[in-house]
Parts: sequence; C-alpha cells; structure tokens
Amino acid sequence: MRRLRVGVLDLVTKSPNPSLYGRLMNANLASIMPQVLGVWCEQEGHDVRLVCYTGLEDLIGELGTDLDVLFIGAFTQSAQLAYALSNFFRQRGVVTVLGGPHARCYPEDARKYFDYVLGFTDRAIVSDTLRDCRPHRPIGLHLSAPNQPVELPTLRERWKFVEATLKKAPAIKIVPMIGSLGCPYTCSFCIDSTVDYQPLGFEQLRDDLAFLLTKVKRPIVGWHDPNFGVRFDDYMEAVEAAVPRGAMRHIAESSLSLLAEPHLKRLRQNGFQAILPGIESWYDLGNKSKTRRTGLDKVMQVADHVNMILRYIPYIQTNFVLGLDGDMGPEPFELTKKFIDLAPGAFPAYSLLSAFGRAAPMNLDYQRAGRVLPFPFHFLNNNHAMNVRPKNYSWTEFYDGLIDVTSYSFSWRAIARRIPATGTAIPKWMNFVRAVSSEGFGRIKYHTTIRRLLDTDASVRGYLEGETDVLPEFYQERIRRELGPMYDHLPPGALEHDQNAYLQTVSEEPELVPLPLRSRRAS
Ligand code: B12
Ligand code: SF4
Repeated sequence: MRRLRVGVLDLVTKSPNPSLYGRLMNANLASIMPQVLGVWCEQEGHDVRLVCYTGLEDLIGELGTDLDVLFIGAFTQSAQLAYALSNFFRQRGVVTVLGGPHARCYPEDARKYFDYVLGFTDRAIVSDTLRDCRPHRPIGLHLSAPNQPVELPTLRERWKFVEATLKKAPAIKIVPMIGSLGCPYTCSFCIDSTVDYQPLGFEQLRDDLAFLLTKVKRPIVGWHDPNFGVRFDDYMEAVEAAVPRGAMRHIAESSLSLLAEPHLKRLRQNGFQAILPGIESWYDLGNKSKTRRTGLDKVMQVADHVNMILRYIPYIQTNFVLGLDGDMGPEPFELTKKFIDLAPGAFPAYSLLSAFGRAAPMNLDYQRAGRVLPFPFHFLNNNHAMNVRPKNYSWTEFYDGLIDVTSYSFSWRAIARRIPATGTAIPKWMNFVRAVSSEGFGRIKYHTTIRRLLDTDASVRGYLEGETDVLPEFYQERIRRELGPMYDHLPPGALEHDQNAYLQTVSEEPELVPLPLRSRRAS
C-alpha cells in the first residue's frame, strides 16, 4: 500500500492557556497509546507526526493539513475539541480516527464526527484501519479488538516520541510506563471493572527500565497501570533486576489493599515517591481499601493506614468520589474533614460522581432511573460538572457540602499542616502549588459560582434538575471561551449528545459484541 502521512494527536488538555500547574505538569500527563500508535504506524511503513497538546501549541500548524489520516486520542473532557479538529481536517480531505477513553465510552456519538472510532486497539486494528483508510460519512466505523492488546512496543521503540513530549515539561519530567491492563477488582463505577487483569511481559518491563537508565539520570517513571502492583512481587523483581538502588523514582496508582507495610518497605527501597490510592467513600466501595468498616471507623482506619504509608512514601494523593448513592446527609463531608485532620500529609483529590457513557455497568442503572444529565462532554472531567443527579441530596445541599469540604481541605490551615506532614522538598512544593492553583483555590471558586447560580439563575437550576435540556448561557459561554478559535469549527449538533445512548443500544441489541472490520466491525 502507499506510504501515508499519519498525524497522531494526544489531547492532554481541552483548551489553550493552561493554569500555572498545567504549564508545569501537562506534558507529564501524556498518554502511552498515541506513542504506541506512532510506533505501529511507522512499522507499517508510514510517516508519522506526533503532537502532544498541552494547551500551548499551534495545533494546526504543527500537524499540518497535508495529512492523509489523523489519529486523535481524547478523554471525554476533550471530546468537543476533538470533534472540532476532526471537522476541520475532514474538510481538508483528511481521514480521521478517534481512540482513547472518549471513544470507549461514547462510540455512538463519536461516530457522527469521525471516520473511524476505535475501542480496544491492537496492532491488527491499526493495520486494518490504515489499509482501509477512506472517509466513512455520515456515520463512521466503530472497530474494536476483542480484548486489550497482549503486547505493546518497547520503551526504546517509543523513545523518540517520549523525548519530544518531555521537552515540553519545564521542571519535573515523568516518563509514562505501563506493566498491566485491566484490573481484578470490580468497582462498579470503573471502566476496568469488567476488563480482565492482564500483565504485559515482565521481561520487557525489565529491559525498558534498563533502557531508560541509559537515557535519563535518575528518571521519574509514571505508571499508567489501572491498578499498579497486583502482581506485586513480579513487578518488584523486575525493578530490582534492572535498577540499582536509588537510580530511579516512581509514581503509581494503587489500591490501599495492596499497600500493606511489607510492600511499602519494598516500594521505598525501590524508589517509589508518590502513590495515589482510591478511598472513594466512607460508606461505599470498601473493597478497594480492604476494609469492611464504614463511617468514622473507616476514617480512623484509613487515616492510620495513610499515615503509615507516609512513613515510607513521601507523597500520597487520596482519591474520593463525592455524591455516590451510599452517601447521605452532612456526615460524609464531615468525615472527610475529620480525615483531613487525622492525615494532614495526604493531598485529597475529589471527583464528582460521573457516568461516562458506557464506561461502567453501573451507568445503566443511572440511565434507567433517568438520573443522567446531558452536560456537554467538555464539562465531564469529574469536576466541572456532575452529570448524575444525586440520590440522597438536593443540589443545594450537595454543593454546600462540596464547597465546605473543598474549602476545608485547601484552607491556609490545612495547607500549612500539609507542609511538615510531608517529608521532602518536591512533595511540599507540589502540595502547595496544587492547593493554590486550579485544583484547590480554582475549584472552590468554581463550585461557589455554581452554588450561587443555583439560587439566582433559573436556567441553571432547571438544567441540573433535569427539567430542561437547554444548556444555560453560563456553560455555553464557558465552552466558547475555552475552545477559543476551534469553537467555530464545531460541527452542527456537536455540543449535544444522547445521555442515555448506552441504555438504548443495550435494549436494542442485548449483546453488543465488537465484530471485525473484516472480522471486527463493532457496529
Ligand atoms: C492512568 C490514568 C490516568 C493518568 C494518565 C492519563 C493518560 N494521559 O493516559 C493520569 C493520572 C494523568 C490521568 C488523568 C485523568 N484521568 Co485518568 N485514568 C487513568 C487510568 C487509571 C488508566 C488508563 C490507561 O492508561 N490505561 C491503559 C491503556 C493502554 O488502556 P486504555 O486506556 O483502555 O486504552 C485502550 C483504548 O482506549 C485505546 N486507546 C487509548 N488511547 C488511545 C489513543 C488513540 C489515538 C487510539 C487510536 C486508541 C487509544 O487503546 C488502548 C488499548 O486497547 C483510567 C482508569 C482505568 N482503569 O482505565 C483513568 C481514566 C482514563 N481517567 C479518567 C479521567 C476522568 C481522568 C481525568 C479527567 C481526571 C481529572 N479530573 O483530572 C484526568 C484527565 C487527563 C487528560 N489527559 O485529559 C477517566 C476517563 C473517562 C473519560 N471517558 O474521559 C478514566 C476511565 C477513569 C474513570 N473515571 O473511570 N488518568
Ligand atoms: S481498583 Fe481501580 S482500576 Fe480496579 S476496578 Fe477499582 S477503580 Fe478500577
């Protein structure tokens, strides 16, 4: 086949002009799959231009409009930007392909704006797409491999893409790595709750780490495993075989149940600097924290555990989901404040309950109950909107609790207490910058605005109550401002989506099993 000019775009952010924290960190949030795509496309004999969009680049200038095909990797929060870009490039004769979390969660919507929408993506799917490579309009092809790929290219093969991306990180530079896909746990809100756990080769992992040491002095590795350390001993043996003690630092998302003291000792020996466990709720989802306790009992137990972790690992971010159905009344918020007091060194990250399309089986229940709101994708990043009406709270009660707990967590008192409770300089600095930047102060301000609008703007109240689908001006204006010039390239209808599409496809075709392009066309 002819040699194609392939563009690969990794949308790390949804709009230009990132915050201070974004300027420092966005390049460190790059995804692995766009780099993998780059390698696979080159191995298929094509020319690749990869751009990681951190909010500062001239996207169209860097990609060029002379492409044959453009792959875009997008989270749902970047979907509207991705749709606008796809429209822009399709009008110039480029075939477009969407992959990543948005494509997995909302394929039926994305097909309206892309020629191909890819779910699980392995080399065969990429190869099929490149061979077919032609416009599919008005409805694109939805393709998916039957399972997650069994192998990914080595770090050596990805390196030129990693290096180019890390040049954009001005201070801290984090190399993205992955050792497993899927997860053995079944947290009902999670995209991997139904995806089998599958380690990638530990031998390759060892070689990748050894290779990295030849490229960067004391590198920092960011593990993208959905749940790092499920095969704990195998991971540690791979690290210990490849890396002399003290020569590498690591960051990983792991569940508390995997972070018992013997594991922590070994993690410390091997240079783990930051760990991000999910606590989620004091009344729900106890399986992740390995506790059957709830309420204050759980707070005390988890706070002890977190303080113990901090004796071994300098930085810990504890993840919470607010608004779950198991929560009611002021108590969940009060308990989180208690936790902030008892574990002052932990950086709390709050996510608003979000139903990302077909990400998780639990979303079907929300859709059946008519509780999912049609918020434009642009707001679906766990913070800028909660697209599930809470079961046990009115919106004003919920936002009062949310503002209270966020203000408490990022009060000057809590910020000050976090400093001595963390041991080393970089964690102290990170906690401070995150608190005073968009994540702490920025969110207090944003949530306070929404709370005020609930009282003063009937269109916002009506939209959140599900009484109208007309998007309030506040949100419309925000998308216009945040997309900047790309707003004008949004195709008609691209701001709306059917929030119950998952339920409808399930009732129409009880088994939506991906089929092949020749053998794998999904729908
Ligand atoms: C690691 C991770 C992160 C890391 C790294 C992010 C990154 N750039 O990849 C960090 C911590 C930075 C992060 C941040 C966020 N994350 Co996150 N994250 C994950 C996690 C745990 C694993 C994802 C992963 O890398 N898996 C390994 C890859 C290889 O597998 P995969 O994602 O299934 O991808 C397959 C296909 O989708 C496809 N594919 C993937 N990308 C691409 C790209 C192209 C071009 C193509 C063709 C195919 C393709 O190929 C893969 C192989 O089949 C998932 C949860 C989970 N359990 O999956 C959440 C998850 C992806 N994150 C989520 C969210 C919401 C966020 C944040 C918005 C949180 C926040 N408020 O800040 C940010 C957004 C960051 C951004 N770039 O926009 C949601 C996404 C939901 C959605 N539809 O958008 C998830 C699903 C968690 C959830 N809530 O259920 N995250
Ligand atoms: S432990 Fe994490 S990755 Fe695994 S199912 Fe639960 S939320 Fe998802």
